[in-house]
Amino acid sequence: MDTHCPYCALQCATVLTPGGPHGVDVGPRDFPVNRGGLCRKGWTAPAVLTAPDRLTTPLVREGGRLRPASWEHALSVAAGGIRAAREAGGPDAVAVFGGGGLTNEKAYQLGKFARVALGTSQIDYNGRFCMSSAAAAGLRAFGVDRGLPFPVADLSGAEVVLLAGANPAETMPPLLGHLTGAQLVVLDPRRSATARLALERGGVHLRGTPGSDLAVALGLLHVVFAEGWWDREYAAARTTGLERVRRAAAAWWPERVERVTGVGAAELRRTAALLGRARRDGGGVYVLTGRGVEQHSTGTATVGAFIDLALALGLPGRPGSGYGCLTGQGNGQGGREHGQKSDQLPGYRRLDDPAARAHVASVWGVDPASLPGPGRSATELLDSLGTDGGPRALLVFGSNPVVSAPPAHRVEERLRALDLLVVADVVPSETALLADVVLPVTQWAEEEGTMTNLEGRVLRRRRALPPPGAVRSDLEVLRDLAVRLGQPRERFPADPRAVYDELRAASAGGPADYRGITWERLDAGEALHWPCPGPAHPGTPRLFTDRFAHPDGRARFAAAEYSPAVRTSPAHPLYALIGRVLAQYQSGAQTRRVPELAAAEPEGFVEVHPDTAARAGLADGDRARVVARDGTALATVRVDDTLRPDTVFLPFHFPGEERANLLTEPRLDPVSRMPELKVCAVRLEPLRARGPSGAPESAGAWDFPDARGFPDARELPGAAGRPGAGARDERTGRT
Ligand SMILES: Nc1nc2c(c(=O)[nH]1)N[C@H]1C(S)=C(S)[C@@H](COP(=O)(O)OP(=O)(O)OC[C@H]3O[C@@H](n4cnc5c(=O)[nH]c(N)nc54)[C@H](O)[C@@H]3O)O[C@H]1N2
Ligand SMILES: Nc1nc2c(c(=O)[nH]1)N[C@H]1C(S)=C(S)[C@@H](COP(=O)(O)OP(=O)(O)OC[C@H]3O[C@@H](n4cnc5c(=O)[nH]c(N)nc54)[C@H](O)[C@@H]3O)O[C@H]1N2
Ligand code: SF4
Ligand SMILES: [Mo]
Repeated sequence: MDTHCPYCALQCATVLTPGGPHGVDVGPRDFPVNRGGLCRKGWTAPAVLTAPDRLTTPLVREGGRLRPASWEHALSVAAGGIRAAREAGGPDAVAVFGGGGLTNEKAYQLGKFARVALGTSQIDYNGRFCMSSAAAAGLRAFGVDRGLPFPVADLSGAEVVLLAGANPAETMPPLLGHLTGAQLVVLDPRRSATARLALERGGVHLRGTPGSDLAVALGLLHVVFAEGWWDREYAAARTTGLERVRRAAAAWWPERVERVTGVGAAELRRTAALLGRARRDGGGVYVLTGRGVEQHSTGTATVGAFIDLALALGLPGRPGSGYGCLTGQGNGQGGREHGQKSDQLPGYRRLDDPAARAHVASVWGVDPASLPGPGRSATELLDSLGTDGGPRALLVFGSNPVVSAPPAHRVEERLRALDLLVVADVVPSETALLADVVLPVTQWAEEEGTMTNLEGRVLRRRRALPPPGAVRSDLEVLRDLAVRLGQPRERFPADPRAVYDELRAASAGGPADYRGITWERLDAGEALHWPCPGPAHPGTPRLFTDRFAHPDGRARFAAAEYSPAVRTSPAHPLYALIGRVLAQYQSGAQTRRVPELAAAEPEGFVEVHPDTAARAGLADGDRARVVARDGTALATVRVDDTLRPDTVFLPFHFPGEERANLLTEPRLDPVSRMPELKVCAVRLEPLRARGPSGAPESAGAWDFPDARGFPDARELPGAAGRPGAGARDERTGRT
């Protein structure tokens, strides 16, 4: 059975054969993105199907404990709680939180369920924490956002690839197969596996101060302009705003960049020369961004500066060159197109666009006026739960925010303050364990559907196994809830193919147009990238070859200004970088249940330079307290002399007291509403030493900056409405 890996956005092609301890064995398939390769997570994915604590029956909280229940009972408790919240607080008293791992059909149906069956504006999803800054910057620059506007295989022809804040050697290993012929430049404050690879091959590792990437981009632009490596013809024919970015970059001569960012002037010049000369001589050049430069309160501006660099070099839309964002989650691309985002309708349409509302409402068979407007962004939504004016009930599909959303203690407190928490999941995640109702759902090898990978290519997920126990699909759950809430059954089909056909109709004419990508064409093996507006259309593997998606056809320079994302202080003198390791995935809900992966990475750790460790009284293997301004996390010390002495690294895959999101600082990007997920200021202490240091310095109030002044601010939910101290949890914990 041909299908794709359940994890990341590369969506490596796999083949499932019956057998083995988990019902199926998985192997790689030849496919342009993975070319017969798989990473360790892909190989071991079947273990999640038979995880010892796999959810196989609904659970309902009774007397403080989750107990097995019938579907009938679980769904009526959920529907009853939803109705009660609505009666007390109106439609916005019920909120929905989705995920970028959900199939296209689920993401679409979840958005429709929220707007039609619940009538709520309060829906957002974990993609807000993922690539939202790159999406906002891409939308502003190009008029449309598709992670890679070219196929992954195009990278194979590149001469130089700049990886800004991406570590594909751990996060997308098969991608490296496309980079073997390229000179690599890696921008990362630590010597990641990808940075090491670049150095081994004679490439460059730019090791800047965390959060200083925008200044590095301005420095590269400075040299590109000064040395005449920019593309005059391209700039004149295909862009607007060049003069502003030339002025902005003029002040960033390499020595100044070195003082501000720690990236050496010589390395900066060498990098600009690599990029500029390759372009001048007709070689392929790519600029790719990852979460390291995106997941900051300055993320949109920073990505804008890297897009400016790509535009100055004339890369986007040129065959064999380009800019792209390495989208992360399995359906991180499709999941951001079909309406689970607070301001969005299917087809990557805007919820505040009257024509889009009219079109989608006609597909849904409802009055356009009945569709709610844009709601809160993910962080603001979670922060408002159970407060005055905030939602009283929440439904979570495909995310584990107790571990992955910031700041973890606040998120947990808000979830506990709800009147009703419903979680659909495949395993008892940390979030499911807080729920009033847990609904067990199918996973990858047990269901049909479609996913859209990081290149905007639509793929088929196929069912190889029947689901265990009483497990149902997310689509069945949404239908059954919708019917209980008074919706006609036909409006919420549970057959993925029927939902997909409706999605095609709803997307028709939108930026992400799936109309011509039929299930039949996918099953016949066609590789179709959106937009694909009709059954005879070949799809669009490469965007922007003739024009950009703005009405004038031109790309826009952003000309962003630099300000540091994070500041250290005497009490918190270290930068903590937060990222990923190869053997764990995201909140770890799935991979911590795979014995081989759990053995490889069993616990939370912090990588520390030996001098820094010694100064804190720590040695390799010690347990440490990582103390930030608003919270503390525990981790085991791994001494590593390749780190900057002012920087430590920890992954966010681990639960409880090891959650990296206990450390996150409260700031949001004004455009994308991305939280400050990547870097925060900390100090280290031995676990046994306790003292006055444990007390937080600030109250941790969130700073939700005003979105005014940004071109696409109007599509953003307002900063208003943020609750203050809010209602406190009356209920004392839910064991
Ligand atoms: N094994 C594994 N693979 C995954 C995932 C996973 O959880 N595990 N998740 C998937 C998902 S959803 C995503 S979004 C992708 C993420 O893929 P990546 O973006 O490659 O992963 P991260 O480790 O989050 O961040 C990349 C690098 O950013 C660096 N970094 C931190 N702060 C800064 C900074 O201020 N500036 C710069 N320049 N770099 C910085 C970190 O040191 C890290 O090496 O991976 C996908 N693949
Ligand atoms: N500080 C910090 N925080 C971060 C990040 C960081 O770099 N630093 N990275 C951020 C990023 S990029 C991301 S993408 C998020 C991800 O963080 P999460 O949203 O927590 O992602 P997952 O751990 O993949 O959670 C998915 C959950 O859905 C379940 N699930 C899987 N498939 C399905 C399905 O089909 N249906 C349903 N109903 N459930 C399903 C899984 O078992 C799991 O419990 O974390 C973000 N948080
Ligand atoms: S790289 Fe991503 S899609 Fe490929 S096998 Fe690994 S986790 Fe799966
Ligand atoms: Mo992500």
